[in-house]
Amino acid sequence: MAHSKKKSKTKAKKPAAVPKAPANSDRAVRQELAALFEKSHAHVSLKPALAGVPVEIRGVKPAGAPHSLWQLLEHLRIAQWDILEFSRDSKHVSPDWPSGYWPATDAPPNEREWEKSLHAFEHELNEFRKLVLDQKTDLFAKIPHGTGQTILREALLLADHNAYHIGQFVIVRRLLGAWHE
Ligand code: NI
Repeated sequence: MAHSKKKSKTKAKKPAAVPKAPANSDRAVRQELAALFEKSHAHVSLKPALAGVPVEIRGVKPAGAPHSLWQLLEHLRIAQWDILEFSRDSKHVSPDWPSGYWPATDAPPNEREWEKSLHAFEHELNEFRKLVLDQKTDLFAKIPHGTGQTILREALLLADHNAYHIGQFVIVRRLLGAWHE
């Protein structure tokens, strides 16, 4: 009888330690986090927000705005690099707060530095995305060299920090007339 055959087969096998549903939700959490880095659903997509900034406005602080686009870009890059390296490297040393998280000047030294910063930001965002998608990464375990942080918390911190400053970035672009919906 087909039924009993099935039963005996199941018995012979070692029962799975993890039921299907949690495995699926683990994957779902990873995919939601990865998606959050690229395109926060409620806000502008990340890449277009940072791309195509005219050279002549990169170091300009519009009236009432506390930061130039260069300052915001570098702040985004440095903070993200710090969160990424803290999450994956026990020997990582964070910069001094707050001076180490902002560039020294309003304007980039040259065009190359702007491109370098932008590429580093995109590369490191992708590195964090890969870390979160990696099944070997435990999202919920306390980071051994931390003070209670988990990768999940770092991922949410990163998405939140990026969204906040990318929002500022878009406002500054808008004030400088360099934003197209
Ligand atoms: Ni910040």
